[in-house]
Amino acid sequence: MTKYKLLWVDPVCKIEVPERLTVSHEALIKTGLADRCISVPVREATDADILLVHSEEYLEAVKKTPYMTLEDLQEFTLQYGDVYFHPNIYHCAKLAAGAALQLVDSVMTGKVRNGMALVRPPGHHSMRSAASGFCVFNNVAIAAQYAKQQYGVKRVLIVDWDVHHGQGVQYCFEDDPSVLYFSWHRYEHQKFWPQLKESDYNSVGKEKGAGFNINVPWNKVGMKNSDYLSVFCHILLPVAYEFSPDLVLVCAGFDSAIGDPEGEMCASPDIFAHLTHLLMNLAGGKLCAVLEGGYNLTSLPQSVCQTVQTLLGDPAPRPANLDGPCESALESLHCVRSAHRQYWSCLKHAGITSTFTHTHTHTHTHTHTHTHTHTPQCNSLSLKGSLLLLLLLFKNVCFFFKIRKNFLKDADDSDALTSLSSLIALVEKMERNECAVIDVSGFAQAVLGLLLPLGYEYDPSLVLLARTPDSGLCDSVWQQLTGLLQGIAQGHTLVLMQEAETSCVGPTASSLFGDAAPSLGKLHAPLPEDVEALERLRHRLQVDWKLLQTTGEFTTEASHNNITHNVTSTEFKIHLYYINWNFCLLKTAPETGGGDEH
Ligand code: X5A
Ligand code: ZN
Repeated sequence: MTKYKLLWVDPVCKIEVPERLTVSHEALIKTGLADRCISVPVREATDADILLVHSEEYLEAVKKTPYMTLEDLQEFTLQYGDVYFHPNIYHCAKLAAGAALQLVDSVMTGKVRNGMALVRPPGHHSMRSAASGFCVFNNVAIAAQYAKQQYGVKRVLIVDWDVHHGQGVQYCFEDDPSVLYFSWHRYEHQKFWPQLKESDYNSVGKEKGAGFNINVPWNKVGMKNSDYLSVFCHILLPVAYEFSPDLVLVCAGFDSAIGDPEGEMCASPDIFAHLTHLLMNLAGGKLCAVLEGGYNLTSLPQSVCQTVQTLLGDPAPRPANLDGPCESALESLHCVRSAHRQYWSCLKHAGITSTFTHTHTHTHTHTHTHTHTHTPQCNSLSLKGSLLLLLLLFKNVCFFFKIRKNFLKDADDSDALTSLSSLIALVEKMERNECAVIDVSGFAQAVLGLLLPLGYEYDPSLVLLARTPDSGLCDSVWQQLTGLLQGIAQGHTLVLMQEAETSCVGPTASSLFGDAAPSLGKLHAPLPEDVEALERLRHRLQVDWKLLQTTGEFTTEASHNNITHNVTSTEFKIHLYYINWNFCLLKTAPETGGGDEH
């Protein structure tokens, strides 16, 4: 796939060079990542494969390009936008699509857990009967159709983190509710290529597919790690968990990384480790990333390595500068959430947060129009309980606490003792809540929209997870929580379990070893009172925690609450040996090494 290139002068196309692949591949070799991967041979996509997405006329036309003269190729190219042809490109395009299909085969048959296809030409701009934006065949769209047809996959999530809108993918699945397409893209109010009205947030899909197309337009350049993570936490992940895909495909373009001449964004290559990690517990871990764009020959290979390293199960590095989304990103976030609130129950309350605290009547109107299918279970604690726990955990610095490097060696460290004593207090509280059953949808929302962004912004050195009998969490929910939180604190996760929790040790260990959590299944609507409580809490906390913001015009009346800053106020002093733990699972990131005394 390195054996074609631009043969004439075209300033638009000159960035799409064979070196994109060679530098990426070399970086994987140099870092030792290539050695840790299973290489899957590519194959050419067949006509039948290509026809899953493209028209016969278009395929026949492309088939002729290997025999064309330079002049013919140039002329053929002219009918399309921002693309070039070469005598070898048809062959390479068949290999690119075929590589995506080989990857789908390998993942679906369980030969590998997940993978990345490093391919050229890219695919997400190409349409049924047209090449576009360096793309000839739509590799990912073909892969999605193939997975449905070949493996009976019911729901496919396509995450397009390339900086351009994959309009080809959108057109292909616009009316198809079995494929959820998410794309963020440089848009600048339609000034940026491909300058389409239908790349805006209000293109939500058509007919049966309404709600299954999510566009996040970036109207400014310079978007950063915080902007990307905010969109994941407040749009993509809640919707993705509600959708519950059987397979995740990623249009993995890295022109959304810093230094890219096309994207002009400012996200660091490490952010792709987090984006990858956050998707890895969906669909039982079945994730196929397929290279799209990426034109900076420094940030491209770094980003590819971050993605592959995370797919291999290594802990993600600290993402730098999580100082909250910018105003323009918040505006986009707000628009997207509002446009989709009618389709996704996790977004039902989007955009009405500013009225939550005061106008109770307003809130009630919303809760009553809310259609939820949840059957209340007897003695169910629902989210109020778990929210309280999350908050308690947070307030007492149990979930996340910053420890000095020598904490575990220094028995006099009062901060550490304070934290541990808070934990004990918490566990005692949890014990009293016997037979609590936590509503899964509400819990998922609390984790994705509250805990995860808080955790990212707090940036702890350790994530401590406490579990007691009757915590109300079933294994799959617990494993999702454990899995997701490992994106924080560079994977330094400490799980504390009490006796009578033996049945959960296996699932917990499996999560700590990096196995994907089992899918939660399609989520029903969360309980209205849970959503309400969650939104109110988020609204209150967002003054101090910027990653909780979902809208630009939030009020500051809650700025004096003492929840967020009063994190070390607990008075207890209790020693570690007071705790009657039966199980203590500790995972240390590889680079830390040693640590036997821990
Ligand atoms: C795959 C991809 C970009 C095309 C830009 C044309 N294409 N101006 O990143
Ligand atoms: Zn791109």
